[in-house]
Amino acid sequence: MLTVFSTNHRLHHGVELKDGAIKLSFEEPLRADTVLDRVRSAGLGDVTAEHAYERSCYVAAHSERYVRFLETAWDQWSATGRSHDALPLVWPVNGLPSDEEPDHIDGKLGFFAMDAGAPIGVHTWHAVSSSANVALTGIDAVLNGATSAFALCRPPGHHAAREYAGGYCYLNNAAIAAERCVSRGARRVAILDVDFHHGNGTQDIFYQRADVLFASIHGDPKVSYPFFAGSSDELGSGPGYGFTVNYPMPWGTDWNHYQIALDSAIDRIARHRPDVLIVSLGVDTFKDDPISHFQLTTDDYLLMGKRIARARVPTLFVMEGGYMVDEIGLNAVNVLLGFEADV
Ligand code: Q9C
Ligand code: ZN
Repeated sequence: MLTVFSTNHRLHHGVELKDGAIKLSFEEPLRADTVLDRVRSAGLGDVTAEHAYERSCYVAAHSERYVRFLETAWDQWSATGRSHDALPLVWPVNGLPSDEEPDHIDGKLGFFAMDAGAPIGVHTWHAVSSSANVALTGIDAVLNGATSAFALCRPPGHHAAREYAGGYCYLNNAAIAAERCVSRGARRVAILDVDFHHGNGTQDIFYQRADVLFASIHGDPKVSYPFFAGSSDELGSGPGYGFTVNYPMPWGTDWNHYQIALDSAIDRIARHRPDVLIVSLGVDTFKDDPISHFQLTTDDYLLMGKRIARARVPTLFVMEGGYMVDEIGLNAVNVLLGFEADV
């Protein structure tokens, strides 16, 4: 299986609120480098750099004004004399009267974010756009005939919606890849999101669409981030009704319970008869993940890959979360090895 990787991910390491204090983020550069090391030591296949893409590829999944914001936020922030990461401090929650984009950067930061989990530093856009290009390079390999590919994206993408960042995510790499499939002639695409956290951003982007099915298995939002999306009664709207499927699972979910949801999600995907499957591959479902609450083991990820392979659809794996860095390489690459064992 081909892996696509960009060294530009190292240009970004932000901060996050942890138990009420600002700390360096769990979403750290060592994550992607550790996965790459395991790709190599496992002999998964060739590793290639990302290609360049037009910004119109990003605007296929996001609004023009949101992409403009991401491109220019650091310059506007630093022009006001600040040199640390840009973070929002006020959000247009339900009930406030205005829904217009503010002129000042301090307003824009909240307008285009769901939380304070996507800080913007001097090189963040470079890392973010490179991560999207990694996904685009991977999906082009699949659309050109590869059975599968691995987009080793960092930063991750699945919390980023059409018009907002959040949860370590800026551009939605999986959604951008799905839109690339549609623009290159795919009639139906499926996205399977196995990250511990609900992929609220991907769901948002395709909520009204019948051509792109979104299925997600995640910690129940009653008790887990992102809290405000991911319940089983979110099914899509308009023509997209029935093309969003959510499997919220309790804390402590292990493989015995997880595989029931996975079988159901893959059955639904098979009925969609997709031309391409995109897997949002977070391994924060691991039992020792520092911010998550499932109980999957390193061996379980082999079974996950085998199960996904039985859908018999050309598949792009897109790296999302996973914060137990010691085992992130073993766990992520086990999904890919399991997939290949069964193809
Ligand atoms: N104390 C992804 O996995 N913070 N994003 C959760 C932890 C946000 C996770 C609170 C987690 C975002 C791509
Ligand atoms: Zn996650």
